Amino acid sequence: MKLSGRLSLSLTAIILVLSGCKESPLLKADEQLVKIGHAAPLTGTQAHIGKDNENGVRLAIEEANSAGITIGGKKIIFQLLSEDDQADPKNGTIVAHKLADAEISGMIGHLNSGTTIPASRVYHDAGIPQISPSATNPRYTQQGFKSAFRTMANDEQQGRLLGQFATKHLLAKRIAIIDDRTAYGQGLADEFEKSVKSNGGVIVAREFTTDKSTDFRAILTAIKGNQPDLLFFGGMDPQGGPLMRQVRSLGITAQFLSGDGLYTPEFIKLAGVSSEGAYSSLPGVPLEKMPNGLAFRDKYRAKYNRDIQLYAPFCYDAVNIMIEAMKRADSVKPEKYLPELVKTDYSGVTARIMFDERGDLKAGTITFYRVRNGKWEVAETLSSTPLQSSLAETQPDKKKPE
Ligand code: ABU
Repeated sequence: MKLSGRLSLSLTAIILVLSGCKESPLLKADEQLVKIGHAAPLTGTQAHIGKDNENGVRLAIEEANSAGITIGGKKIIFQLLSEDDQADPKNGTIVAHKLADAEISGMIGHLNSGTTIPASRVYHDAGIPQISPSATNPRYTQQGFKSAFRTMANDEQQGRLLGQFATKHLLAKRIAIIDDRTAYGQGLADEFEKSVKSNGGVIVAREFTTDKSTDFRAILTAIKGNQPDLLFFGGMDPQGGPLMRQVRSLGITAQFLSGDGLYTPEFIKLAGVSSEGAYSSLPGVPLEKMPNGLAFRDKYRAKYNRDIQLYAPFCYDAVNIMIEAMKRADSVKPEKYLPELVKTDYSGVTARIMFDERGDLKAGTITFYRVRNGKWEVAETLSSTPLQSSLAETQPDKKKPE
């Protein structure tokens, strides 16, 4: 059977994305292959979140291929090169070199701040634009790399509002903090602590664990003696779930609050009934209030036969922002489309997205969720001030020539 040119393009593109093919396919004279990198933990305890990120990226790439985009006079076939960084900073850098060597035109990722930050130097040095959909540590965009962007508010903003939420909404006064010593967990806990103190709260304990631990009873026993009325955790759900269980089994009745790393169905599964009443934050408005949130949820469910885990909408937007910049530049060359990426004003699934001079979102919102009857539900949505806050005056303008 003879296939039409359009159908033929779509099939080639879909086969490439589905197979994760890393070889250059046979292209027609009027076609061009454009490799898009992605990295996240695809194995290990955070694989459920990493796969969700990958799914969001793949959905956007497949849609772009089906649309048959022409850039610079060529039909573009986007190819997804997705790598497992295992949420490990060293592996993150190894993967970044591998993707740079494969000559990706743009990078979506990494998932974790601990991998995103060291990997960003590799992409910067190779001249590859990078958009992280989920890394929230402020340092990522404070390094002066004009190639670094993110589609989610950072932890300067999230930590500040978490501190306000703990003290003003939950009326906590005696607050204990545990973090997992990752760039994300510790960074968010530091911002939270600052905000609690500036809002009149008292930190009665500050303990730490690791992102591999599952037994927290020693530090929880120490914390119990300090009689906190709120316990904050900076970390991800593989630790947060067991931690929450152990909090309640040790008879600690303090309110429990965390950041975006716990806003997953997996946290509720891991913590079981102990998760009831737990709070977490997530940058952005609730999915049902996102401009195209429900449509995206339905597409995602139809394609993957599962619900969004966490960051997939932010990944989907990141790919589309990159492709839109290429279209405006009429070029897939990083040096040509990077100036267009800087000028992004894109109405995506998650929000209207514009970047500040560092590559952070210009302004954002943080939503707080609470577990009730085994499900996350919206507790409160707080608007944040623009991200160019206190640090803007002390940091170099990253978009100026280096
Ligand atoms: N934003 C929390 C999860 C990713 C990170 O490490 O930043």
